[in-house]
Amino acid sequence: MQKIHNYINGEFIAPVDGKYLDNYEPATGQIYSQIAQSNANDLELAVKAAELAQQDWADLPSEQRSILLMKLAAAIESASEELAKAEAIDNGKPISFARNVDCYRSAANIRFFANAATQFSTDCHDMGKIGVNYTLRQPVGIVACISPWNLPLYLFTWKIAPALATGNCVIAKPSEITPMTAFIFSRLCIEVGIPKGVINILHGSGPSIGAPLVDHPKVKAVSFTGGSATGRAIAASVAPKLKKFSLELGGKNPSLVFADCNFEATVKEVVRSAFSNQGQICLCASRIYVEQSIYEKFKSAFVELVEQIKIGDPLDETTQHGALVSQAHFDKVYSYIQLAQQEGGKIISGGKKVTLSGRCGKGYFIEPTLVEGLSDDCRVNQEEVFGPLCSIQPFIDEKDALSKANGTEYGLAVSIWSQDISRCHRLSSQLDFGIVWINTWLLRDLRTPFGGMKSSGMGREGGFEAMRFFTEPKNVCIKY
Ligand code: TXE
Repeated sequence: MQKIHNYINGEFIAPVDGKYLDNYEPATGQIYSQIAQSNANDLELAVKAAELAQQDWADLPSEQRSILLMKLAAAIESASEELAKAEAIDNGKPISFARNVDCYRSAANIRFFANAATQFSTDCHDMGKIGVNYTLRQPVGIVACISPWNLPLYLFTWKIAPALATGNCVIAKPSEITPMTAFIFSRLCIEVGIPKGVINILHGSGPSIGAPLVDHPKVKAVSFTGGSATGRAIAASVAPKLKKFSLELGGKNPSLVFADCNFEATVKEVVRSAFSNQGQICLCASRIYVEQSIYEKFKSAFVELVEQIKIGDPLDETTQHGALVSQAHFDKVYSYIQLAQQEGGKIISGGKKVTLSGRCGKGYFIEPTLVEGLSDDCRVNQEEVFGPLCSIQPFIDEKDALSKANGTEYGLAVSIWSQDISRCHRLSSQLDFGIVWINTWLLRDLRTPFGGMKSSGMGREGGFEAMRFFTEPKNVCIKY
């Protein structure tokens, strides 16, 4: 059986203690590879490699770092079919989605920060006749990048690219649930000649390697995307050590649909926002609020579209809805579907486990599910489910919509659907979310600040925000 090894100092290395975890294919429920279960011993090797590489990488002119990153982006594009297939097998997502979203964005992330490396500049504060200040921005040093399973290579590259572009050496830990594309990525790093030790990839579970990684005294900054509970644990571990950290956490994202929306386009896009990637995107809408005058009409049109979504083998090109990522996650999502009914909700679309014929007979498939009749404060409307379960409710007016939208502990993304531009601006300023989309969803400009408020995170990724996170500003003051 294939073994997924660590990538340390430019080489594939078996875990020091020889331990492995099983890796499952979600569409079949079968073990298909084994992952290094790394621990503090493997971490020491990675830290040593990064320490040796750090100064040379930091000293390399940014143009040279940019050229290497451009080669890496091109290598991802060349390996796109291999990566898309690997992502579909490892994660359960449809191969078309893996190709058009995951692989496309992984290359785009690296290319974007390769460009940013040559564009990033620093401030100068002129004191007139007295003197002048200029700010140096220097790499933090060795940094940890920890990524989740929902968009494996996409979020992995989103973190490591700005870290590398600014001259840091990286120790990255992909999710143990979806390690395969990061493993392939290691090979691409060798192929394009990324210097040894500049990037090191350690596999394994959170407690075994994630926790020691963030805790290591030589690791100076932590960039994390994952669940809010893990984010809090990481903050508790690194804050007393005064390390920099950036946390992109969960969401409970609302969609606010007003009667004056562009109806057809809105229905289509809200369906996409709820069920893309089986609802496993931190930005997915999971609470749909519709102005009461169009509630019934919108609900019928929405259900009609949802029922056309094709559930199937992730490797089938025509599949639109694949498997959930793991047995544990499948059980979690299904338990929330049951909870929704216990909390007084009525399933109006989906709600069932799906057993496919053929090779996917034991896969973790659940129908895209819509529930109505839930109260604002019930658990299903308050907690992050992170799957194909969405609630729909009417709202009375703008004030009611705003209060419903803001009424959870989360504040990642919201979308507003209305042709009244004044209303859209008015609401945008009052919504407690890091990202507001108007008449769109997941339209991304990689220069913009990305992240959430409240329990959805701390700090922002994207553009120069990420470049600033991975550098230490040093002010130099000169008196004339
Ligand atoms: O995430 P974890 P899980 C949400 C979603 C999901 C829940 C749990 O609701 O159901 O989180 O998912 C590593 N120190 N999101 O358990 O555990 C872990 O190995 C350092 C939202 O998969 O947060 C993995 O690499 N690292 C989300 C990464 O953290 C640790 C995406 C994320 O795993 C660690 C995924 C520790 N103590 C899940 N413990 C989003 N916002 O995009 C775990 N890890």
